[in-house]
Amino acid sequence: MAESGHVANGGTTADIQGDAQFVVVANRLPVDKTVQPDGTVQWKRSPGGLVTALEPLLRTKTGAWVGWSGIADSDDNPDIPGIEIFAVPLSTQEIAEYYEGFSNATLWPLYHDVIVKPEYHREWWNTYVTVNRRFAEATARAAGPGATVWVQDYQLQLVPKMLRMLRPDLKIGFFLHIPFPPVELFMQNPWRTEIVEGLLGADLIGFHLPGGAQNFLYLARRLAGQATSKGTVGVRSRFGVVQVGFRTVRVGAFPISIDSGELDTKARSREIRKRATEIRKELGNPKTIMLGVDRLDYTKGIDVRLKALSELLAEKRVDPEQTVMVQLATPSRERVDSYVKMRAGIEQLVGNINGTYGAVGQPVVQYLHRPVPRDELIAFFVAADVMLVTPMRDGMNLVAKEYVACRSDLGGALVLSEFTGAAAELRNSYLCNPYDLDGVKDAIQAAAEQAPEEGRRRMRALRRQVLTHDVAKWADSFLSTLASATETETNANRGVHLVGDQMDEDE
Ligand code: GDG
Repeated sequence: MAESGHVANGGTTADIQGDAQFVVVANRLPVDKTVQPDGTVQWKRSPGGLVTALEPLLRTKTGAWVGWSGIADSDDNPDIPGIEIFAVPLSTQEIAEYYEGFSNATLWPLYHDVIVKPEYHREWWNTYVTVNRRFAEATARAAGPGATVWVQDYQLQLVPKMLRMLRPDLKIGFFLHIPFPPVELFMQNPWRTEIVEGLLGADLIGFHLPGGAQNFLYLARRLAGQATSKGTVGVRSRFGVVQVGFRTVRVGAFPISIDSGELDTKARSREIRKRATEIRKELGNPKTIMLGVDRLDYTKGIDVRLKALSELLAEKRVDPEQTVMVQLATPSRERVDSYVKMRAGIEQLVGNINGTYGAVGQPVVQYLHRPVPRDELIAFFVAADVMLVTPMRDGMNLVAKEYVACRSDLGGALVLSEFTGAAAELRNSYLCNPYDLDGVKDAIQAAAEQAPEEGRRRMRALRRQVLTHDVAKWADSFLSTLASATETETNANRGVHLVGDQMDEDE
């Protein structure tokens, strides 16, 4: 710990308790609490890509992580070797209003093309503001003088501005993991101006795709420059740059990825390959195994692929005796109404297909509603002939990249929705529009019936992209742009790459 210090800020001061030079701020801490049968508590590192990518940096640069432990009404501050943890407590009511409410029943559907209707409630918004302020205050305590802070995702869009008010000495980056919506949709939000201004507190704002960055730039000009009840903020936006008074905010596209090297190595291991063969056998050694892996979320288009399969079976374009579809669906947001309804719809579709086309002991669709261990998931990727990724809208979709990283044998085929961020890079997949059911059916059939040489050609091109653009490269690209943005402030108007420079070229 550093000695406590103060940073002057227009008459107010912020207490600095930490000496961290690099701080990650995310809704969740990178740990999960487990209680052993004998009652002892353990904190297990959660395996996400973000932690993997940032861990080396967190360890070398005196790193800290600010986030919620995942437990309601708890003061737990878990210990993780090498990373200082600043837990932000949330009450049961705050979880209902800030997390399940404003984050997941207002912002999530609004940012995903209003697939379900966003709900706007003033109490939810008020709690979102309160909780964002708590995160900003915890970060202001954690960060040492002049530190770099990286704020993650839609739950914390107000943190950059709040933090800048408390700690003008910090370099602040923000990354949005979900799509940033078209202007016409964003304008529904009663608190649109506050959100845009909240984000503009950052020095660098990153999106997966150039389109999201463009949407934001347009909005920044339209909203943040307007006279508001709090006075006028002069905002000029250029390609990749927003000028907010004397400050320059950069806006760019940074497509996230996975730890592709690690996955590639794991998928080649003898144990995983053995398990993949067993899985095929357990499924009755069918000719074609189709696979879906998703959080159970209405954005993921699980219903679309089930409807497509059902019609393909009805038209006898897919043989129920030679085909198994495995759908692994991780439970998600089970207390949000729209998720409860969606789950019932999907389970009805599964029942319908199995009732109509399955035989006793031989269902066509094998559906699990529970999380699967990581190694088992990798074995499924290795075993599957056709990977079905059909979201109505998805910021990136890591599953698509994971499947590709697991196929060093050049086997398998990827069916991929055009409305995922991944589609911008994975051009050699079987691309489809999830709103065009005939198109989805054609893509699935083409993938299932591809000639082996054609499959290898496509998979080789996909792998080249995924293996050369991993999550470490993503983090490095964002953080070096952030460092250069603040170092060359006067010179910053050149802008950042809005046109993705990391896109796949066809063979
Ligand atoms: C958001 C954005 C963006 C899934 N089921 C199991 C399991 N998973 C793992 C997958 C993958 C991750 O969860 C899901 O990542 P996605 O990218 O597919 O989707 P979101 O959760 O919606 O993520 C998305 C992402 O943020 C990153 O920016 O790509 O667009 O929506 O890694 O493998 N892992 C295990 N068992 C499961 O049952 N172990």
